[in-house]
Amino acid sequence: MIPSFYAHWRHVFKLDPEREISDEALDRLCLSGTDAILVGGSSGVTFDNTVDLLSRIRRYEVPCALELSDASCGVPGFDGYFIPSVLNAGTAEWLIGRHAAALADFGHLLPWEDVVGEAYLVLNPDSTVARVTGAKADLTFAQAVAYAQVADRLWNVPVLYLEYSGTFGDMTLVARVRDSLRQAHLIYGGGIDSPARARAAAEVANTVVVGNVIYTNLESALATVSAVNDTIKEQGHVF
Ligand code: 1GP
Repeated sequence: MIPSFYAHWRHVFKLDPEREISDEALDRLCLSGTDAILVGGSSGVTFDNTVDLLSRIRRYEVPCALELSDASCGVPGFDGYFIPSVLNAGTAEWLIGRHAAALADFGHLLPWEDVVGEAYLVLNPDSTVARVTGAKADLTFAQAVAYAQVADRLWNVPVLYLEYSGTFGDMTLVARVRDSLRQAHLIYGGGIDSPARARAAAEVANTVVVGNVIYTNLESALATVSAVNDTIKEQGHVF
């Protein structure tokens, strides 16, 4: 059975193991009412800094998952693992090549009952993830929908992540992609730095991810939690 530890998550804070976060800030994030903490980053993630961050988050009850993009950072003890494949990567390396190489070495060690494949569609050409993966991120609506359908319908990938990291995305495109999905859980991330943006994203995605603003304006980051919860109540529906 495909794991579904993330199925009820509506709001998630994403913490980058490479970036400093004080105990006080971490305390407020973990007790904020967010549904989960997601650990991951596009560069500078190591086994050691991932262990450090996990052990600090584990003082709290909040669920914690790892976005595992490098086999050498496969720290045990998370509640779940997302393994991203970049649909629009410039080379097959980031779509499937690294994954196959990693599984050849470590496949027998993975806690498969807690592992899900995550199809990433990178939509901000200026983001680190676009640069690292050589993603062709400047997509038309039709192209974005087509990529999403490859993941959702042809491959049955359980999670589709629309990644605008560093900039707030086009919510019309996100809604268009959502409407084209048959089964995938839709995660949106990128540029959420206010309650208004959090609300707009929560209206069109199953889960919204708040990242960078944690490090630049903690109060604004914390305010996104109730914004997402209120939106879900107002919508009066469960995806
Ligand atoms: C990054 O999608 C997340 O992987 C969140 O994006 O850092 O822009 O909030 P921001």
